[in-house]
Amino acid sequence: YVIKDNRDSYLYAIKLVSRLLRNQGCKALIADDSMISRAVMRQMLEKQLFTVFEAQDGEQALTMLKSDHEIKLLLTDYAMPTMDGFELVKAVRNFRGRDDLVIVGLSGAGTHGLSAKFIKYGANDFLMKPFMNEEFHCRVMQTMEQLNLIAEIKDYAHRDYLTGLYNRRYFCQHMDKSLKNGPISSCLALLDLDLFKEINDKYGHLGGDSVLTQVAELLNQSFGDCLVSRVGGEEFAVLLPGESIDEARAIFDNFRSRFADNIFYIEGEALNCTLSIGIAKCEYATLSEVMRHADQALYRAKAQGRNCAMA
Ligand code: GH3
Ligand code: MG
Ligand code: MG
Ligand code: MG
Repeated sequence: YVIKDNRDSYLYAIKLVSRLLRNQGCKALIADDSMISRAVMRQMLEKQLFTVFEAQDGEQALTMLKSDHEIKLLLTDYAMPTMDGFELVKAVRNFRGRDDLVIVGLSGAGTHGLSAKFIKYGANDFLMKPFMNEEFHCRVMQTMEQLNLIAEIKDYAHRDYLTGLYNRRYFCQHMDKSLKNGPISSCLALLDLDLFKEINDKYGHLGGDSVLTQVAELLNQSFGDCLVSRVGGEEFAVLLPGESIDEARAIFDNFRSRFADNIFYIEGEALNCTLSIGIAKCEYATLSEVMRHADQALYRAKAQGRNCAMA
């Protein structure tokens, strides 16, 4: 890349490098029947740090896209034997959304309307062959940026700002989707901090916030492989795989006991905190029913004097 010797160019170069680095490890697929076209594009994509795969026609590309969901960028020619670019884009969009895969259509046919048709079928952009290297670079980078922005926005929508855990919205969406096909062999635990208001009263709201982030760290350390969410102010949910409620209760009671021994710090001052846990099997038809059972168990744990796990 040509960089002129001035400050703006340096700033542009820095931005470019950071964007290029986001492509690292990202898989791109070229669907084109021309070996020369494929070679040209491969070289450019490799310069942009993509891991590149090639298909000679639409059908081969479709098979590869079905088996490899890590392919994030598809460059497809229009005229190809067995399945052309339009058919490929249309078929791919049935199972790969715009939040998951970006597509740039290409054609050397030079007829107007090709670009519009590509975009109507679900491509993000279009390039006329032969293209200038610079235009290829810009269009690919801009298209990838769309994908990265969607991922960033999704992450903002799915995570809790204070703790970084999944939020209630993501938790409910995930659970609804999982329960749609019937009961799942997991147990749901609701964990509620005991007398948290007292911590807020004593240390202030910011102190309370700091405890909440430390709680999130503890949950991640112990249940990193599970779905861990912050479903309320000082209420968390953990989805533990396995349908034995006795096992789940033993696991959560062990966590509860280690939690009670943990020392939390607010501006250097040490304190303890306990939590109560309610557990239910995910054997009900809806999330609200599962939640109701877990919540009833939690209520019993609170009534029992707190700092315990009930199923
Ligand atoms: P219990 O043992 O019965 O659960 O007592 P509790 O004080 O924890 O119960 P309650 O549900 O009445 O109070 C929860 C408190 O959590 C009240 C609220 O001020 C505090 N809280 C909720 N969200 C946040 C937050 O984001 N930050 C802080 N610092 N406090 C929060
Ligand atoms: Mg062709
Ligand atoms: Mg509560
Ligand atoms: Mg509480």
